[in-house]
Amino acid sequence: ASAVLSSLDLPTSGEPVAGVYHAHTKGWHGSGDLQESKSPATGEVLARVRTASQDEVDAALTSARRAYESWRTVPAPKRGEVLRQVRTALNERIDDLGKLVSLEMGKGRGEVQEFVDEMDLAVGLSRSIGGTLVPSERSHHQMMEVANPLGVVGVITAFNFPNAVFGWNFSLSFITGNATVWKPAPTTPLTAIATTKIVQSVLEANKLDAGLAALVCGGGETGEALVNDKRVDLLSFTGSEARGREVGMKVAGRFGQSLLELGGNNAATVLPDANMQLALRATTFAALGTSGQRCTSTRRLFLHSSIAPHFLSSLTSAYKKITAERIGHPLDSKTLVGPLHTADAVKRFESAVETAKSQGGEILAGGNVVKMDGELSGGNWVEPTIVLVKDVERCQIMQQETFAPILYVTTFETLEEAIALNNSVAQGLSSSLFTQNLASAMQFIGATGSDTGIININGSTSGAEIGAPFGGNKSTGWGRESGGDAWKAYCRWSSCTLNFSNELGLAQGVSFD
Ligand code: UN1
Repeated sequence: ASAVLSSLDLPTSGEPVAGVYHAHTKGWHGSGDLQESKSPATGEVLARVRTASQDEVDAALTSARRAYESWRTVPAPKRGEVLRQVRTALNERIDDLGKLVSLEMGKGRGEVQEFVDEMDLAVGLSRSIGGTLVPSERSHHQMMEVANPLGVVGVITAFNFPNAVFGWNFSLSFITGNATVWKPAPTTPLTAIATTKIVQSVLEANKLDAGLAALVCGGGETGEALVNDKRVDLLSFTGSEARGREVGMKVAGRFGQSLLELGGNNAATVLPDANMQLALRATTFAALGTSGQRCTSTRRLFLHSSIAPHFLSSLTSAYKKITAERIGHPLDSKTLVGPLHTADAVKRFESAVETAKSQGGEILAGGNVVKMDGELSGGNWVEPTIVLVKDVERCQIMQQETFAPILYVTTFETLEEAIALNNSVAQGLSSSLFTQNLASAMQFIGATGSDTGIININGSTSGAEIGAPFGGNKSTGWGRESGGDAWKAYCRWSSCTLNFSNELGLAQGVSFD
């Protein structure tokens, strides 16, 4: 661990690590409480981090505002050029940063690549963003949509994607001309500090204001300060539905804008004409990968009754094999299932399994906490679990997102029935349909189909690319990040009408003579 920390310029002396970057002094500080960053695989304390005091959050917002005021006048392609340099710097450190994500979050190393990909997209966008020209009904008039920088973007991220979700937001916020203030999850501060150091090194080399990428490590109070502060024009929040509901209401209460990425309760549906081998691999990957701790993890599986017995027996044996051989440290290349993030998450896993049983669920695989040997004995280990549900109405726990590798399986007879089950939960993030039939696929993505922001045909619910928008419907919060038109949320839009005559032109045929 200390080799990884020192490779990223993080102290290894045991002294607390500063978790706040002060733009005015260009120094690392932190006079709030101490936070512990712990390895979920071993329980080892990687470092203690000094968080932001309320005064430090206030100072970060003042600096961010000031930084925005000059950054907004820099041409977008020039902003893109600086982001291109951040992309290069981050990509040079991708292995070390990936290892830190593995150590601190307890997952594989893929997500830093997602930040790099997002920067590629944003660098390109910096040369093309803008609104459309709109024809005017008045002669010698022209209308156009103008996108200007918005101001300060607050980004509150969750533990499960400690790098990439900041990356989506920062990249778009930066090229659209804003300053970003980041509050990472309390359990993944080191990834945020290491990432910010890389970004700051590029800002410094370009003699740019350090307030463009402020970091305030902290807990609930720090997040609350960003939520309630009028200086934050857009608040991007990733986390639970319960917290997201409060955040959304508070930000709306001060007429700010929010971008919410909340719970997912994603389902995969397998039709009898599917490629079963593909469906099996995709479902297994999405259900137990990242130990079920992605917003996009598959949590519900609907099998057509004609293929259910065979599919379930293959799935159950895959689970048993993976449980016996492939649970382990996230830095071990053999590992397919890592730890849960915290000891509390293990308790929530146990309680969900108990509830599922009491509501009629039958455990087909897993269901238990795992005791590991040696240095892994201090980690948070559970078995990937399959629960067969005969009575969906009775098994109310299926309606909730439990951040753990628990897969609820049930059967159906018609595609309409499967779509109804797919849509029967409050959340609407991702879904999958496995079929070789074009009509079924079109029905699933159409008006009477899946009500989710992300749909996959013959692919897993998790693992989205950055080119299309990422986000969900209903209680997932309607936010869209990363690709597509997501950049538009980071702009201040005006519909501008230009009159290039000497006559007053009035629309709707109004005369004012
Ligand atoms: C999340 O879980 O919050 O689609 C983000 C995926 C990743 C992003 C997940 N690209 O699984």
